[in-house]
Amino acid sequence: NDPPEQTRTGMSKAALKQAYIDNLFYIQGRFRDVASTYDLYMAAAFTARDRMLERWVESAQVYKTSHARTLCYLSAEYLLGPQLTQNLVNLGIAKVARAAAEELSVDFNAILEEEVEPGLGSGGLGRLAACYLDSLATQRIPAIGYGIRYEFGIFDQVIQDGWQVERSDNWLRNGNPWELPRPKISFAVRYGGHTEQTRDQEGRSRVRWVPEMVIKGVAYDTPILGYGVRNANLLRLWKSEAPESFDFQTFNVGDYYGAVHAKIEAETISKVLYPNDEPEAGKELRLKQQYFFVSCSMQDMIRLHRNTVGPLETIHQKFVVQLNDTHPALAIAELMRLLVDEQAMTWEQAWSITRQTFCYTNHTLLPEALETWSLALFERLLPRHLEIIYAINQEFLDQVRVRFLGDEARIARMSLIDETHGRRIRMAHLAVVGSRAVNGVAALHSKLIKTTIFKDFHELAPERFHTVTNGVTPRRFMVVSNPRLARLITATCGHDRWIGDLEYLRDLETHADDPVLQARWRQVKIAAKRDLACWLDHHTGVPIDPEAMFDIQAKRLHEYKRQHLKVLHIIRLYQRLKQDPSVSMVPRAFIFGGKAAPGYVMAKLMIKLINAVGEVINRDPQVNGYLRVAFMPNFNVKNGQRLYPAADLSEQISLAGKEASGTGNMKFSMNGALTIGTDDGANIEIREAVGAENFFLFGMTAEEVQRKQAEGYRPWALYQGDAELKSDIDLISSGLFSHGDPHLFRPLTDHLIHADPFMVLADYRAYLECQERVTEAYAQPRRWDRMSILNVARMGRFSSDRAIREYAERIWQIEPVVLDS
Ligand code: 26W
Repeated sequence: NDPPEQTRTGMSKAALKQAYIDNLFYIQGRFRDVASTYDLYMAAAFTARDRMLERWVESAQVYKTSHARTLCYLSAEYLLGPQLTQNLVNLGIAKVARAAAEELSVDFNAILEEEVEPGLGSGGLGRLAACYLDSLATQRIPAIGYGIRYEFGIFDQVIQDGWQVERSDNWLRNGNPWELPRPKISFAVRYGGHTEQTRDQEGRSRVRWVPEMVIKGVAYDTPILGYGVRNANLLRLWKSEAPESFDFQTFNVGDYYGAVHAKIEAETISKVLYPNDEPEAGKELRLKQQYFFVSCSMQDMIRLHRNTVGPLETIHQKFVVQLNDTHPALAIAELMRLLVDEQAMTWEQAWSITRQTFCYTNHTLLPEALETWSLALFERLLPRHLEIIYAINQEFLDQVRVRFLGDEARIARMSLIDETHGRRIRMAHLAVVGSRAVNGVAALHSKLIKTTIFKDFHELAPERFHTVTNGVTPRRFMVVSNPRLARLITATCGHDRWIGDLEYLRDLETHADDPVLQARWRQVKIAAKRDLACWLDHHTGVPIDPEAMFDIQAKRLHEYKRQHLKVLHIIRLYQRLKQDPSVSMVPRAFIFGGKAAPGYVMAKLMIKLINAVGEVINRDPQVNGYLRVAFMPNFNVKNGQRLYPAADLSEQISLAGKEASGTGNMKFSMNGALTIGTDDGANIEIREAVGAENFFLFGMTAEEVQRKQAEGYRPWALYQGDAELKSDIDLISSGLFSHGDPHLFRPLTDHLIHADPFMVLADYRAYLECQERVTEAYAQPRRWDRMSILNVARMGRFSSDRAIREYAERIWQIEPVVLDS
């Protein structure tokens, strides 16, 4: 019982109290009576961090001495969410830490609200990366997450007059207690200039890249602790800075302004996250960002390998690199450059190593979301990488030529260079050609990539294609966000093993009909609904009756996700009530949340439409006892955690074939919501898992969608042929929701009637009918409760732990490393 050691590592309530006071004093320079809530939060964060660091250092030592094979996860986005509770849960001290705080008269909920979340991602892909970090550590897989330390994360959304307004997210303003700056871990990153042919001492021909600009990337490390294990992994994010000597040359010739400008330019690279979920053509800074973090990460990997094992020729045995979409695909060309130009390896050996190092996950089929870079821009910024890509392409296409004699059309389709839209580099092709494994993120998605965007590549090398269905972490999305449900599950199962192995939720199944459990289940749900209603009332002014059915759609705003289909349903119910006020209806609260890309005009108009419809309905006493519409502002991880526990019905209504997987669908279902959804992405597998009778399926299948599109889809005919549909759309164009202005929503309604690329009108009828079935089920509480319990009981498969185990076994060939003590 050495007291100083206790203060940093002790887990008892007494030790935590002592540590808390200690950190408040020595780190914040405060004592209890004068400490602000923020000081109290920081002291709590450091108290948790101390305990994590102990495990982190131990993990690093064991990984190093055992030469453990290590995963490098490369992702331009990590949507981590608040850290404090998550870390306390993983340390196993959430309860005792709360008790310690209470004994010190600290309002724990207040300090949790103080935490600003690192919003270093825009949507599903970034949040998936964060779930995978949690599960990698929990599954004891040695891993480094590499990314960018954006100074400004995803914008904060405020709603003004029904419109989305973006506010910058200055998340580092008050400091970040979770990260450790590593000023000595830094690498030079070069841009522009030209290349020269030279010879080395042995007379071999070499390429020298003479850049125009050099900046540096500095590492900032965040420990990522697993649940119930001592393993902790590393999240290493790079911040761009000017090299120390940036000013001398320019300064000497008197160009002080130019020197400062160069510094600003360097710092700009990691300044802000692009808030789009589709690439914006020709954004030079975005390409700079991608190369920036990829170059730092590859240099760091080589350094680490040198520090431990040594010979560069074995780097692919030490590391495997997972590319989270194509954003980091440049790593393939960068590793080639480092090995060939800087380490003097032969091209053949370097290519063999590179090909064995990378794996690539695709997250989207939408053609507009597939990244390409104009050759001119690419050449200006990365002249050497363009040469490398040309060489890779030439070698690759030669192989294709030999396999498919004379098939020139195939060559053009498979080339890394697209010659049809002005010359552009196809990043997805680079990723496929440079990787030993390619995977989709749900069964349907993986099937579709093999028959559409990667058809030719699948024909060439079918064995390289895999599927790993996404998963989410039950620590954050059940234990942290829904403690009441977690307690009830633990009490019912008689154990909490399900938190570390979600298949154990099965133990709930036998209790699905138990009236006692059902009553408690309902109490837990209503308590969460009350919390959310209170929050929404406070933040939007829309009062919601917690007894109403909470019908929630929360995700990025996008036409393919079809928030407007949901709006048409609301308008239908509204009209039904207006036409016959005596009609009986299950009261519903429709809750939306989600951000629109700032330049996506239609998505922003959809937000306005939701709010406009809400304004009319919420104000109309004839209907507002039955219908309420609320838009939760600023849907992020923290706010998401308020939504998932409170949902009765989860809306997963994308056009079949468009949503690669979806992960919100999993979060809702794990928290006892029933899903109304299309035959798309992971919905299909969720339905299989929970049972078709416990899932509300509607709409066309992906095949039917394809067929209908091939036949020629005519939304106008559907509009003319369905009187209710017509009147719902016409009500929008009438100006009812726009203070009489018939033009405001015309871009949206016209587009639906005349083009409707995501076939909202084709699924409208089926959706309404399915919603009738929902209403019917909800009117039978015992049946609903049973369905809800069975949903939770059967969601084990959708833990990110399962996903990570599949990656580790099938794709990475990495073994867990068990730390004892
Ligand atoms: C700005 C460039 C860009 C382009 C695409 C940024 C981000 C993207 C992502 C591919 C968008 C995204 O988040 N995709 C989602 O990935 C999730 C995790 O696999 C899936 O569950 C979603 O279905 C998919 O839309």
